[in-house]
Amino acid sequence: MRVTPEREDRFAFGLWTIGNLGRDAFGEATREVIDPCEFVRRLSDIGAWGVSFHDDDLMSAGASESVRRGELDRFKKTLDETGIVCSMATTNLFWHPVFKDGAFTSNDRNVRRYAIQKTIRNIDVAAELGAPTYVLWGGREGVETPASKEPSVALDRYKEALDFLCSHVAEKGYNIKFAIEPKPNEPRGDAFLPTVGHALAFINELEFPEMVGLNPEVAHETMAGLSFFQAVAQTLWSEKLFHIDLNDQKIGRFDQDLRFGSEGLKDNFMLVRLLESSTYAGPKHFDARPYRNVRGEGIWTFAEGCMRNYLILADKSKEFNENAAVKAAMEKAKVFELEQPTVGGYTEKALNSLMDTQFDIDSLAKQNFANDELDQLVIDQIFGV
Ligand code: GCO
Ligand code: MN
Ligand code: MN
Repeated sequence: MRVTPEREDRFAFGLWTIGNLGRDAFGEATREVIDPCEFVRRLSDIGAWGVSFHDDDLMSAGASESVRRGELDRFKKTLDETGIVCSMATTNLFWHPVFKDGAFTSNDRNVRRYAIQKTIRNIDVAAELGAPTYVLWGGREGVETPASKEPSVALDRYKEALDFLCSHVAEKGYNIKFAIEPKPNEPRGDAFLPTVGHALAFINELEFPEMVGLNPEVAHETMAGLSFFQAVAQTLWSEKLFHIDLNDQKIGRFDQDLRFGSEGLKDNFMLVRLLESSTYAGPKHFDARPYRNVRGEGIWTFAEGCMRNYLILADKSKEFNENAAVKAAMEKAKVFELEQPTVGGYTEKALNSLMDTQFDIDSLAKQNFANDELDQLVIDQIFGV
């Protein structure tokens, strides 16, 4: 089993992930800032392939254009030297107090306009760095006070912002697609576009739906008590998996951003099996962070753990697919019968044939789908038995 990452694995990390300072709602930072160029060099050493960033992770917010240009050029040089790819870019629309009532959905029109301006400035940077995906995570888009925003009007403003951003990308001829990242809550009490399902439906209402897909995150669906595996499966089915944020999370907790593969093993196993068998060729991007009590080299052990767990699960899912006992249990579960169309298209013949069939529902009800047998094989596989 190969557990050492290679560039072809397309593992990517955000500047804010491994480099997370360990600040939380109850305490100060426990680690120091890492220089973005040093970060990229270390990523290269551990076998990662890509890096992502928020505008403010890379270029000092509020600094002069010449300072920002210097920071960007230095970063570009390091990317060239290491061969690390800029796989995704995004905007920080949550940290500065100006966004306390929202960004694209703030009630204040000037804040909304500033949020779009800040995003466009960084889309131009993303284009310069060759990032193919621009993530839109609605950090502050939401409410604590439901009476403070008419939800349908907020969604109108959200759509207006995305339509404008898509037009900008189309107008400039950039090779960039957008990926919405749903999250149910945190930092807001209730976020707009809280789940994958909400976001998929929202995309259909946009002016350029083909330019917008999803960036689902393990922690976010899990916080909502949902199966991330099922969410990604439906995203793939809708051909909207444009990016993915891998980490881990316990149900019903605050946003934990745990090391990928460290918590929800069965769902993660099914997820990796799904990704490995899919046409998804984008980054396997880790949006996780080391435990707060980790420092120094420990943060790189954390990063290696994310990639290692992915590779282990990929190997195990391959073994699972090749296991004859699994095939037999799947036959008993009638996994393959689900591939047969049920009635086909509506024709008179199909209708008559359906309506004339006598179903022996007593014997249908007495079938054994043997799901415990199949599931135990999943567990045995994960345990390595
Ligand atoms: C979170 C989010 C963020 C976003 C990032 C990129 O819960 O804080 O996952 O980490 O992924 O801002 O848009
Ligand atoms: Mn998150
Ligand atoms: Mn994320």
